[in-house]
Amino acid sequence: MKKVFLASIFSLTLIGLTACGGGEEADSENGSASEGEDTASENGNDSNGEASYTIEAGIGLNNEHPQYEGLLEFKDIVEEETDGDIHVETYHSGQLGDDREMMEALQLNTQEVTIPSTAPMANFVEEFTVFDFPFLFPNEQVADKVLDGEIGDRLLDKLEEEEMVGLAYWENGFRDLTNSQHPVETAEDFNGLTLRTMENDLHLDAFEELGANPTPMAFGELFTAMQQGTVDGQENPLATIYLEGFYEVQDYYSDTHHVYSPFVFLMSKQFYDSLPDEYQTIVKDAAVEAGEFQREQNRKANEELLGSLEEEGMEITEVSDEARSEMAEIVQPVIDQYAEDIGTDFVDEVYEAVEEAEESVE
Ligand code: KDG
Repeated sequence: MKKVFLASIFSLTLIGLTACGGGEEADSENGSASEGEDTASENGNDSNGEASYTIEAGIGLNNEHPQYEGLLEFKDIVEEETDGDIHVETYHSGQLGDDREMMEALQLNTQEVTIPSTAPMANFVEEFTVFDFPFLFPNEQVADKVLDGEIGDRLLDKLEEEEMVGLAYWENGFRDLTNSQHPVETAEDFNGLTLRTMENDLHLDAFEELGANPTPMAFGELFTAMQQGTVDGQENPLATIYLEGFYEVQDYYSDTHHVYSPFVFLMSKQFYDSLPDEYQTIVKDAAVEAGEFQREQNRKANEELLGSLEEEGMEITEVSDEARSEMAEIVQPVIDQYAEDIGTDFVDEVYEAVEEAEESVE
C-alpha cells in the first residue's frame, strides 16, 4: 500500500491537511460538509424537520450518474420506511471529498455514508484488492453472484475493524480506456501513455507492466489534469466517461474492459451502531434494494451511451479478445505478486467462486 499512501500524504501536505485523524481533520470534514449542504438544498433535499437521525451521504460522481440515482432511491426508501425519522442528505461530485477522504470521515463519524469503488478501499482492507484483479470477472452476472455471495460478505465483515459497515455492493462497472494521443487496440499501444489511475497500488503496477506511465490521482482532479495535459488519459466505465463529459478532453476510447469495478455502500460504524435494531434493518435492506435498481440503471446506461460518445466525436476502438488475452498475460506477474501478499488460499477461493458462478449463470 506504500506508493499510493505516499502520494496521498504528499498531496494532503500540499493542501495543508494532516494525513490521519485528529480534531483538525474532523473540523475540515465538517467544513466541507456544510459547504455541500447549500448544494444539497439546491438538489431538492428536503429540510431536516423533526428527524431523529440525519445521514449525510456523499459520492464522487455527478448527479447525472446512475450512482446518484441509486442514492436518491436509498433516500426515498429510508425516509418512507422511517416516516421521515431518518433524514438523508445527498451530495455528489465530490462535494464532501474524494473516496479516501469520505472513508476517513466515516471512520471519524463526521459523515455517515459513502459509496466508493473497491480500489481505494484496498488502502483500508487489503483483501479488497482482489476484486480489482484485471480480467477477474467475465461479466456482470458472475460479479453479482460472487459479490453478493459468501466471499463478498466476508470482505464486508472486515470493514468493521476499520470503523465502517459495508451494507451492499453496487456497480461502477467494466473499466475502459480513453486518451488524447492515439487509438489503443493492442497491449503495445499502452506504451508511453501517461495515465491517471485510482489510488490503488495494483492498478499502478499493472499499468506500469503494460508500459504506461501511471499516476494515482483523486477523481475530482482528473478532468482538469486531462484538460491541461498533465495526463494523456484515464480509465473508467463508459457511463462515467460520457456523463462526466470526458469526450471534451479525450479523443480516443477503447473498450478494454480490463477491470470490473464494484462500488461498496459504506456506513459509519459508529452511526450504524447508534441506530435502533429496526432502523439498522431498514438501512441495510434499503442499501440492497437501491443497489439492485442502481445496477439496472447502470447497465442500461452502459449499453446506451456508446453511440453518444461517438456522436460527441470520440474515435471508438473495439478491443479483440486476443488483445485482451495478451494484456492479461502481461499483467499476470503483478496479479501473482498481489495474490501472494493478500494470501494465495483466499485468492484461490475467489477464483473458485468465480468459476462456480460462471457455471451457474450459463
Ligand atoms: O463515487 C465514486 C467515485 O468517487 C469513484 O470511485 C469513481 O471510478 C472512479 C474513479 O475512477 O475514481
